[in-house]
Amino acid sequence: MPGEPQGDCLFCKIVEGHIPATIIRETDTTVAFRDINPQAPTHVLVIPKAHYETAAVLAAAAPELAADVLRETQAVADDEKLESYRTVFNTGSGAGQTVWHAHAHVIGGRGLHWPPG
Ligand code: IU
Repeated sequence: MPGEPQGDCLFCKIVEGHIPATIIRETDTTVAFRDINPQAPTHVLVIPKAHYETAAVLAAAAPELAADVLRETQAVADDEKLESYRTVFNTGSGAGQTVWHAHAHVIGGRGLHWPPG
Protein backbone atom coordinates (compact mmCIF):
# COMPACT_ATOMS: atom_id res chain seq x y z
CA MET A 1 0.00 0.00 0.00
CA PRO A 2 1.38 3.48 -0.83
CA GLY A 3 2.33 5.26 2.36
CA GLU A 4 2.88 2.05 4.34
CA PRO A 5 6.39 0.93 5.40
CA GLN A 6 7.92 -1.73 3.16
CA GLY A 7 9.99 -4.37 4.93
CA ASP A 8 12.46 -4.70 2.06
CA CYS A 9 12.96 -0.94 1.53
CA LEU A 10 16.36 0.41 2.56
CA PHE A 11 15.08 3.95 3.01
CA CYS A 12 12.21 2.75 5.23
CA LYS A 13 14.93 1.06 7.29
CA ILE A 14 16.85 4.36 7.51
CA VAL A 15 13.65 6.09 8.68
CA GLU A 16 13.18 3.38 11.32
CA GLY A 17 16.85 3.64 12.39
CA HIS A 18 17.57 0.04 11.42
CA ILE A 19 20.37 0.90 9.03
CA PRO A 20 22.78 3.79 9.53
CA ALA A 21 22.74 7.10 7.70
CA THR A 22 24.22 10.51 8.35
CA ILE A 23 20.99 12.34 9.05
CA ILE A 24 21.33 16.11 8.85
CA ARG A 25 17.68 17.17 9.15
CA GLU A 26 14.45 15.60 10.29
CA THR A 27 10.86 16.83 10.45
CA ASP A 28 7.65 15.07 11.43
CA THR A 29 7.27 13.90 7.84
CA THR A 30 10.74 13.91 6.24
CA VAL A 31 14.36 12.89 6.74
CA ALA A 32 17.44 14.34 5.01
CA PHE A 33 20.69 12.36 5.01
CA ARG A 34 24.01 12.41 3.17
CA ASP A 35 24.24 10.17 0.11
CA ILE A 36 26.68 7.28 0.73
CA ASN A 37 28.12 7.78 -2.77
CA PRO A 38 28.31 11.56 -3.07
CA GLN A 39 28.54 13.10 -6.52
CA ALA A 40 29.37 16.60 -5.25
CA PRO A 41 30.60 18.28 -2.06
CA THR A 42 26.96 18.45 -0.99
CA HIS A 43 24.87 15.45 -1.95
CA VAL A 44 21.92 14.99 0.36
CA LEU A 45 18.79 12.90 -0.08
CA VAL A 46 15.46 14.21 1.20
CA ILE A 47 12.84 11.53 1.65
CA PRO A 48 9.31 11.35 2.98
CA LYS A 49 9.13 9.10 6.02
CA ALA A 50 6.16 7.35 4.44
CA HIS A 51 6.89 4.97 1.60
CA TYR A 52 5.92 5.97 -1.95
CA GLU A 53 7.76 4.35 -4.83
CA THR A 54 8.40 7.42 -6.95
CA ALA A 55 8.05 11.19 -6.82
CA ALA A 56 5.09 10.92 -9.19
CA VAL A 57 3.26 8.45 -6.95
CA LEU A 58 4.06 10.65 -3.94
CA ALA A 59 2.77 13.80 -5.62
CA ALA A 60 -0.44 12.11 -6.73
CA ALA A 61 -1.19 10.36 -3.44
CA ALA A 62 0.10 12.89 -0.90
CA PRO A 63 0.68 16.35 -2.42
CA GLU A 64 1.22 18.05 0.94
CA LEU A 65 3.93 15.54 1.75
CA ALA A 66 5.51 16.16 -1.66
CA ALA A 67 5.54 19.86 -0.78
CA ASP A 68 7.19 19.02 2.57
CA VAL A 69 9.98 17.25 0.66
CA LEU A 70 10.46 20.24 -1.64
CA ARG A 71 10.56 22.67 1.28
CA GLU A 72 13.21 20.54 2.92
CA THR A 73 15.40 20.63 -0.20
CA GLN A 74 15.62 24.40 0.23
CA ALA A 75 16.26 23.99 3.96
CA VAL A 76 19.16 21.66 3.16
CA ALA A 77 20.53 24.18 0.66
CA ASP A 78 20.27 26.91 3.31
CA ASP A 79 22.01 24.74 5.92
CA GLU A 80 24.77 23.92 3.43
CA LYS A 81 25.03 27.59 2.37
CA LEU A 82 24.39 26.74 -1.28
CA GLU A 83 23.43 29.68 -3.47
CA SER A 84 22.94 27.33 -6.41
CA TYR A 85 22.06 23.69 -6.30
CA ARG A 86 20.25 21.03 -8.25
CA THR A 87 17.25 19.02 -7.10
CA VAL A 88 16.87 15.70 -8.92
CA PHE A 89 14.15 13.06 -8.75
CA ASN A 90 15.20 10.04 -10.78
CA THR A 91 11.97 8.32 -11.78
CA GLY A 92 12.26 4.88 -13.33
CA SER A 93 15.25 2.62 -13.84
CA GLY A 94 16.00 4.17 -17.25
CA ALA A 95 16.62 7.47 -15.48
CA GLY A 96 18.82 5.86 -12.85
CA GLN A 97 16.36 5.21 -10.04
CA THR A 98 17.80 2.43 -7.91
CA VAL A 99 15.89 2.86 -4.65
CA TRP A 100 12.11 2.64 -4.91
CA HIS A 101 11.29 5.04 -2.09
CA ALA A 102 10.78 8.57 -3.42
CA HIS A 103 13.77 10.82 -2.77
CA ALA A 104 15.06 14.20 -3.87
CA HIS A 105 18.78 14.49 -4.48
CA VAL A 106 20.13 17.90 -3.41
CA ILE A 107 23.43 18.37 -5.21
CA GLY A 108 25.70 21.38 -4.96
CA GLY A 109 29.01 22.81 -3.91
CA ARG A 110 30.60 22.58 -7.35
CA GLY A 111 29.81 23.74 -10.88
CA LEU A 112 26.97 21.75 -12.42
CA HIS A 113 26.71 21.14 -16.15
CA TRP A 114 23.55 21.39 -18.21
CA PRO A 115 22.11 19.29 -19.73
CA PRO A 116 22.79 16.53 -17.18
CA GLY A 117 23.96 13.17 -18.47
P1 IU B 1 18.60 6.86 -7.18
O1 IU B 1 18.02 8.15 -7.71
O2 IU B 1 17.54 5.83 -6.82
O3 IU B 1 19.67 6.29 -8.03
O4 IU B 1 19.32 7.27 -5.83
C1 IU B 1 19.58 6.39 -4.79
C2 IU B 1 20.70 6.98 -4.01
O5 IU B 1 20.70 6.40 -2.72
C3 IU B 1 22.08 6.73 -4.61
O6 IU B 1 22.69 7.99 -4.89
C4 IU B 1 22.81 5.97 -3.51
O7 IU B 1 24.16 6.33 -3.40
C5 IU B 1 22.01 6.38 -2.26
N1 IU B 1 22.01 5.48 -1.14
C6 IU B 1 22.35 5.95 0.12
O8 IU B 1 22.67 7.12 0.30
N2 IU B 1 22.30 5.11 1.19
C7 IU B 1 21.94 3.80 1.07
O9 IU B 1 21.90 3.07 2.06
C8 IU B 1 21.60 3.36 -0.26
C9 IU B 1 21.65 4.20 -1.33
I1 IU B 1 21.07 1.42 -0.59
